Order: sequence, then C-alpha cells, then structure tokens
Amino acid sequence: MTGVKIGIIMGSQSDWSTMREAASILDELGLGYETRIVSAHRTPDRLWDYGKTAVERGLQVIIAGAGGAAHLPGMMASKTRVPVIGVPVQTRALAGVDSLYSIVQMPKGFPVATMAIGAAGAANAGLMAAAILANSDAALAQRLDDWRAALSASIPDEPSDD
Ligand code: RP5
Repeated sequence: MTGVKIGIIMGSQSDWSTMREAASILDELGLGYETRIVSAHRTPDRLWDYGKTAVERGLQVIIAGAGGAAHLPGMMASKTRVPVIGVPVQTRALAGVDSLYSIVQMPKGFPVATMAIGAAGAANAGLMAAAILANSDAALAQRLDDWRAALSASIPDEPSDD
C-alpha cells in the first residue's frame, strides 16, 4: 500500500487541463493523490491492471475523466468496487454531451457518480472525493467545512458593475 487514497485517472494527456481542477481542490484540502493516464481504448491492459489492484493498493476513491466515447469511468467501475467519480471532459465536436452520455447511463449494478461536464465537474469531483473520505477523517471534515464556508463568504450579497 502506498498510503495514497485517491486516484485521478484520465484517458489522455489532453484531459489533464480539465482534470487538474480536481487535483487543485485536493491540494487545497491537503489530500494526497496519484495521477495516471489510463485509456479504455488505447491502453486497455493498463485499465485492467489499475482496476484489479485498486483495493489492495489502498485506493478509496477513483476520479476518472474522459471525453468523447468516454468508457474509462464505467469500465473502471466494472473492474473495482472502489467508488468511481466520473468527469465528462468537454469535447470540441459535441461539447461534452457525448462524454456525459457515455458516462452517466450505467446499467444497474455498476454505478459511476457522474459530475458536470468540464472544469466545474472536475473540481466537484475533487470535492466529492474529499467528502467521501471526510466521513472517516475528522480533521479533513473540518478542512472541508472551512473550505465550503469560505466559498459561501466570498459570494457578494449584491451584483456590482465591476
Ligand atoms: C478520450 O479521447 C480522452 O479521454 C480524450 O478526452 C479524448 C481525446 O483524446 P486525444 O485524441 O486528445 O488523445 O479517450
């Protein structure tokens, strides 16, 4: 076991600009993670090995982002019982609706917790992973509560012209 509880995986290097939003949130909350490029189509053996070893390596949450024919999150959920949070990466051709549909409509039995398309979805995936781990980590729960309170406090009461 490596001690790392969160895996951030993505189908391509091109997904990193989106998936780094998840990593940034985890950095803010002081949570460690690993990052890997794991493609359902280009590196299926890597996907298989990652899913097969996830439990024994101590992973507790997997954040999986992919675009287009985005089979990575669902295939990973088929291979491991570690909760998978899916991030539909925004595509140029179909604006990420293809990614969303590829991830969200899982058959009964193998759920993927699907986030919004793009950067907001990736950031929320980080927050969701933190919330899951916070159930058994009081210090993290406090940091997450503080993060949420700071966000609320940053929202102005009224709009401005600036
Ligand atoms: C998917 O195809 C990846 O997740 C990525 O979002 C998309 C395009 O990949 P590249 O052609 O940029 O490598 O598998």
